[in-house]
Amino acid sequence: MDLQQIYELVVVGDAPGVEELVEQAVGTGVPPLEIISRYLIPAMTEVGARFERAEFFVPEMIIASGAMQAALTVLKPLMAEGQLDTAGQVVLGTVQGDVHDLGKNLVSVMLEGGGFAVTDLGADVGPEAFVETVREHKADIVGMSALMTTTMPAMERTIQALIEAGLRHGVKILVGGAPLTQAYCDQIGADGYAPDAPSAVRKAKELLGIA
Ligand code: B12
Repeated sequence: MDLQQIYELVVVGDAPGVEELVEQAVGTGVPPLEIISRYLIPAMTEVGARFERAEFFVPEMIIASGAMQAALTVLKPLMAEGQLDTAGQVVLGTVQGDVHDLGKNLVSVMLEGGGFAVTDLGADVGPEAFVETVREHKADIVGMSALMTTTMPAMERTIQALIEAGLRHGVKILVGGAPLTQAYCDQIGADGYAPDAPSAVRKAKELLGIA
């Protein structure tokens, strides 16, 4: 089978087609991680690029996202399989005011594949919700995603809320999202930045000293 078709069908947003191809691919032994890294992430990057060139508009993006989610629905249970020991507890969310969750969802799936237990709070997550969940799950890592320059400051507010709640010392803070940089990570006092989902897993392990 032509795996490149997975990429093509995500870009044009053919969810049933993507689901079928991904099922076939895993059936023939293609590793889920390879499907995500080689086809799904590049496809969503291309969708983002077309949007920026005004070749795609919001409806096309939403349809493409649906196709990527369909692929993740097939892959997610396979990635968590056989992971008895957890590398650590991660609380993950897109920060307040920001609804972009596609990249965060990829990070979530990859972290689970890497042996982490992930509590995904979804998108538009306020500082209080992060704080409460970190306390409740005794999280090792808080992962925050922001896709807009206007929502990046919500990361700093969340870190401040963790400090005020006395939880900062017990948790590592990992940040990511297209507008983020290592410099911004350092500026707000986070512990780690990763530019994509595969490196997010490496960074998470590094932060916990299990790299
Ligand atoms: C898809 C998309 C949408 C979709 C979101 C669907 C969804 N469910 O997520 C919809 C249509 C809903 C949308 C809405 C809006 N969007 Co929009 N959107 C995008 C777009 C095209 C792609 C984002 C994406 O999904 N990329 C693909 C994923 C796979 O990549 P990623 O998110 O970067 O994630 C990767 C890494 O960053 C990293 N990562 C991500 N999170 C994390 C977290 C951690 C902890 C780590 C370690 C790593 C990590 O790993 C991921 C996988 O490799 C971007 C443009 C762009 N090129 O980024 C604009 C963009 C982000 N949107 C933008 C805007 C302005 C909006 C809107 C305000 C309306 C509008 N004018 O379009 C609303 C925002 C509403 C809100 N309050 O949030 C702007 C933001 C500008 C800014 N201020 O910075 C952008 C940059 C487009 C632009 N150039 O104008 N959008």
